[in-house]
Amino acid sequence: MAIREINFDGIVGPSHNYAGLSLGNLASARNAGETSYPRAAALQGLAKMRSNIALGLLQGLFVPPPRPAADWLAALGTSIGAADPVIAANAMSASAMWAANAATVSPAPDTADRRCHLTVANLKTMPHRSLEWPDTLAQLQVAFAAPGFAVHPPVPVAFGDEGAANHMRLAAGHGEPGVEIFVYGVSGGPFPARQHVEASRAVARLHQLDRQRTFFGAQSEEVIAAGAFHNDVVAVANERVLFAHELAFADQAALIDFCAARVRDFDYVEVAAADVPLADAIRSYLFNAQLVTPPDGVMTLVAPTECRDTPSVKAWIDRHLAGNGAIRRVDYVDVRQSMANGGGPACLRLRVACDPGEVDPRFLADEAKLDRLERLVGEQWPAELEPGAIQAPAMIEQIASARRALLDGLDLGQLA
Ligand code: SUG
Repeated sequence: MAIREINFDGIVGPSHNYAGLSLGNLASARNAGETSYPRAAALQGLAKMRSNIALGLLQGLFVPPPRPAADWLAALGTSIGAADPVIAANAMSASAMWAANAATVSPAPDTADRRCHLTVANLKTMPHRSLEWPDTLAQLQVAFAAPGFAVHPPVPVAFGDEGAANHMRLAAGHGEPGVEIFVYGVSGGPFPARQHVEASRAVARLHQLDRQRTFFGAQSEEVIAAGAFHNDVVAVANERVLFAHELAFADQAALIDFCAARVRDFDYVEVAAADVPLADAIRSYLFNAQLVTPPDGVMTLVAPTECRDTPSVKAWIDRHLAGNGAIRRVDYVDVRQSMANGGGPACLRLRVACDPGEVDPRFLADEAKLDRLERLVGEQWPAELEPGAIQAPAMIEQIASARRALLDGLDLGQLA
């Protein structure tokens, strides 16, 4: 079995909007009520996929769930036309685009039964995100239907689980046994801690991980209070490299010792607060980059353009590249529409290290498919969406028909 890393990006849905729904996500709060540009947002996402393919990486995709979330509205005794504006905004959210929160993934070399395990996240902390899991589960069951996968439903909602955004894997190579790091929140001061340790422990048990190679560590309260609502806002791992902000973890020494003892040639790249203040790291999303190893072996950080535009961050990157650091190349991508809701390049993708031949090919992307998707998005996605228009019948109809066209275009009508 040839295991490769595939990044599955969530296609930005046609209802992409700025409703300020995520307490503790500073970008979401800052841009609440702004006009959004769903077509540009989806095209930016497709362009990111294209540039990752150009690096030689394997690329996958997920489709957006139906919006409005009609069943949820019905369970609340209302409908999209009649709902209060905030309830309507929850039901229209395109937040499933941030595929890093779709599920937690443990590749086959780490699990006792040698299957690749995926547990769908319940995302219970934010109402709009709690609507995602049934459609995500249905989609993952189609994409990963082969016997080499085990797709689990979410852990009970008593315990908040936000998926791979709070999970890192370190291994000498993607196909080798690794260590899995679960990062949870205890307290975030004024903001909610979205990943509960009980959920992380449940996922590790469901995935049949080796206890000796599994680590549970807390986010520092300080980072959550500063706006790092998920660990992937302040840390990212790839193969034997962990790249993190100095203030990311409550007890970073324990984490580093654990990895150093178990990962061959473990390399910890730490960014000091004196070089990049936490506020700059969070605003630029330096750590919400995709840290990847393309076939040329040059470890690459796929970072948002905001990093290039933030002086302390740009200076750190340039110094690191000029030195002999682990990250050898930086590829800047424009995902500003997603960034304005607190979702960077890494939020938009779910990493699955697996045998690509076992994935339903309808969820794999190549240049030709991206060409077709760009045309479809250009024709079907709303160019702009003002907050006041979110309940307008014509807009609702355009959003629904755009999604239908996408499913038809990908031969995924069964997810309608
Ligand atoms: O859950 N934003 C998302 C961003 C998720 C980013 N994902 C990772 N870090 N992996 C969130 O806070 C904003 C929606 C709004 O306000 O309209 C939102 O849901």
